[in-house]
Amino acid sequence: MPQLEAIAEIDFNTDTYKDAYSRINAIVIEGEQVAHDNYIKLGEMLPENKDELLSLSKMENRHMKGFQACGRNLEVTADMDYAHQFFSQLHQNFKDAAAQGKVVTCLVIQSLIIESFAIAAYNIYIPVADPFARKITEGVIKDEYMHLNFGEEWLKAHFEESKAELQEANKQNLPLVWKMLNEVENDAHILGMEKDALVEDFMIAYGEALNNIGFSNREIMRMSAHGLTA
Ligand code: Y39
Ligand code: FE
Ligand code: FE
Repeated sequence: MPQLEAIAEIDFNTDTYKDAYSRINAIVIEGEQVAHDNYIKLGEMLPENKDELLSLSKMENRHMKGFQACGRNLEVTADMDYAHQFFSQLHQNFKDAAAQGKVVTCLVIQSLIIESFAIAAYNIYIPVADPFARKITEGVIKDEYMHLNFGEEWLKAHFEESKAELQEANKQNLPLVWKMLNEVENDAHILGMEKDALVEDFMIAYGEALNNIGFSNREIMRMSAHGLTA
């Protein structure tokens, strides 16, 4: 019900909406580009999963094109410099981990953290999106659950030997997500997306993933708390 009211209130053609959209749309386009590159890198690091990872990278490329079309549809120019900056720390941490061959850290950053961020953002966006973007986003989000599932399954199958690195990667990178959510809060609000809802959906997706991988509730609570210090 509140979401229906929100739809009625949103005018996708105001300068305020378009200004916020120029940054959020850019973040999503940049995120999809980063995800595309990250899955190609992961395919090099995990030769036994190369075909599957390349197919995930192709999906990310399709997502990027879809969101570029959403910007064009609203006649908004995405602020790619802003978005590049927005993702730079998380992206750098992925590149540093890849350079050191730390595949567990790379999977945590891309397949758990970035995918959970995507799932939260797209779930919250769909009810308040313009009709064109809603259709695109509904198609995209199904893929994001598959991407999260890839990370879950791999880390579950290598749980004992990955556990310590996974916890360290969580500690280093979860605070960045909180920082990013704070940074995007005002623009997201203008698009009809509330930060509390984004945080809630992120923690549900991420916590469920950690549970499926094999962590106890106590461990999940402790790992989740690392974000809060940001
Ligand atoms: O795996 C993926 O496709 C991830 C790249 C996409 C992440 C998109 C992150 C969106 C954050 C937007 C914040 C809006 C409130
Ligand atoms: Fe994607
Ligand atoms: Fe994805």
